[in-house]
This record gives sequence, C-alpha cells and structure tokens, in this order.
Amino acid sequence: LDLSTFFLGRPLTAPLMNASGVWCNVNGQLHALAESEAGAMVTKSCTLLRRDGNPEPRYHTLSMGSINSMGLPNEGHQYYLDYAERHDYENKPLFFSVAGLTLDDNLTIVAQIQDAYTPALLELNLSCPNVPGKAQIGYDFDALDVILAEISSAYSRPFGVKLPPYFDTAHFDEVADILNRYEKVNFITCINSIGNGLMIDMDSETVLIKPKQGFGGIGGEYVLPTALANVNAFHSRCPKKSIIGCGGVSTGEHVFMHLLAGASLVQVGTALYEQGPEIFVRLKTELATIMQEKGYKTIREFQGKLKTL
Ligand code: RRO
Repeated sequence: LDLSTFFLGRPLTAPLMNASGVWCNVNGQLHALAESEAGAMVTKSCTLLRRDGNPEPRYHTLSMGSINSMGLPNEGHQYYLDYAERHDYENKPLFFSVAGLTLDDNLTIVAQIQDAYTPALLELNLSCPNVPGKAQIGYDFDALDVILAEISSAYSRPFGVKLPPYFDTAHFDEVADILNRYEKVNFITCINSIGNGLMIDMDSETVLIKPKQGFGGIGGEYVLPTALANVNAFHSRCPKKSIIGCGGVSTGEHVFMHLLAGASLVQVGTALYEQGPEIFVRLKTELATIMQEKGYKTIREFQGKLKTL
C-alpha cells in the first residue's frame, strides 16, 4: 500500500503536513516537523518585522476543537527565510507562509523570497482573522483582486493562497472567478479558522481568551463540514489549480474525506497543536487502513472522486 503522492510535480511520502501557525514558529519546531512523518511542512505566517502577537491567554482547547486569537506572533520574515535557506528539500517540500500587514509589506517579503532562490513554495495568507482593526483580504473581493494582480507581477514563480471559509455559493463563484484569472496561483488552501467565534466558561461566566473580548478563530472538529465544502467547491471551480485541504482533521478518516473532496495535500492544525508531530504516524496508519479496507492501493485512485446523489 502506497501513501506517496505528488504536489505540483514534487514527490511526497504522504499527503500530510502541518497547518501554518501550528508547530512552526521557531527553528526547534520546524526541525521537529522536518523529522516527522509529515510529507511537507509550512512556516508560521510572517510579517516584515517580528511581532509579539496578542496578549495571553490567546489559545484555548474546546470540547470539539479550539479557539485562538494569536495575533500573528512571528519572528519576522528574515528568520523564516534563514530556515528556508537551510531546509533539506530532498527530505520534503517547504511552504513559506506570508501575511504582511500591508500590500507593500507583502511585496517586500515576496521580493526577498525571490532573491533568496529557495525552492520554498509561497502560501499567501489572505485570511488572518485576529489582527485587531484589520479586515481579512479574503472577504474583500476588490482587495483580493488587487493583491493577486500585484503579487503576480512582482513574483515570477507559482504561488498559492490561504483562504478563509466561505458560506455562500455566490461567494464560491466570485472568488473562484477571481483566482482563475491569475495563472500563477497554482494552489488554494481551504480553509483558515472560522473567524470570530466565541466560547464561554460556564462556571466563571467569562470568555476563554483575552484578546478581542474573547472572539477568536475556531478550528478542529467544529469546522470539518465547512472545510470539506470549501475544498470541494474550489476543486470543482478551479480545475487547473491544486487544492490543499485544512480544517477538522484529527483522524485518517478525515484525511480520506479531504482527499475525496478534491484536496491533493491535507493540513493538520488543532489536532497537531494538541498531540504534537507524532500525530502524523497515526494519521498515516489510519489512512492506510481505510484504503486497505476499501481496496485502494494508491491515493490517485480516489483523490477528487467524491460521488453525488
Ligand atoms: O496568528 C493568528 O492569530 C492566526 C493567523 Br495569522 C491565521 O491565519 N489564522 C488563525 O487562526 N490565527
């Protein structure tokens, strides 16, 4: 039984990686991912300069997932570029997540990536829900069009976008139309956390995290149906692009569902935060077991082959 696959022509030992933000903020964590069973990995979304992020507590485990308002804590783009220049690309591909606070910052960072000549793949994060006072580009379709035009002319290589979840068919259509106008957008990562949820502690009658009066991005089991819908919606509307699935993955069954819905590669966020990089061993075993039971020998036999009624 073979879990190996390809992503944009690059061989992967398994269709699994971390979600940006989880286990990838500092070198020690990045090295742990490099040594794990993950088939690829991505760095923490970076800004031009280092940020402390929002005040703590800013992450809380929930019964079926997590809530976070980290606020883009990161070491600054140069730190992750230094990692990217030392990464072993024969071992596994590296994605480089960028979430500049302004269009100019994004253009500066992508110019630096280009100059560094690393084989890292740019994942442009258009969906951070947690920077106070900053709207998500993914929900502003005019701004989305502008940033894709600007990055496409400034950056000579294929890149991808990390999108927020959408909840309306008209929005799937409109965003897919915009993305399809940009040939360099080779992949789409669906989804970021469901923004600005709220959970409450019953005993103390308080919110669970300090920033934004307790509002934060929701991840984990809560978001699986929304994630699968977004993966499948963009898979069918953007046939020339690859989809990376993210959202609600904690078992091999969830990985299988994302692949069936059209993902070529599946990211793990909340469950990786809770369980650590050893989780990739279990996810691979569980995925292999499901494939064996169903009689599939390779991932390509079922990837994107979701049936409708
Ligand atoms: O750092 C964060 O607060 C954060 C980011 Br940049 C993101 O894209 N998604 C998220 O849930 N948290």
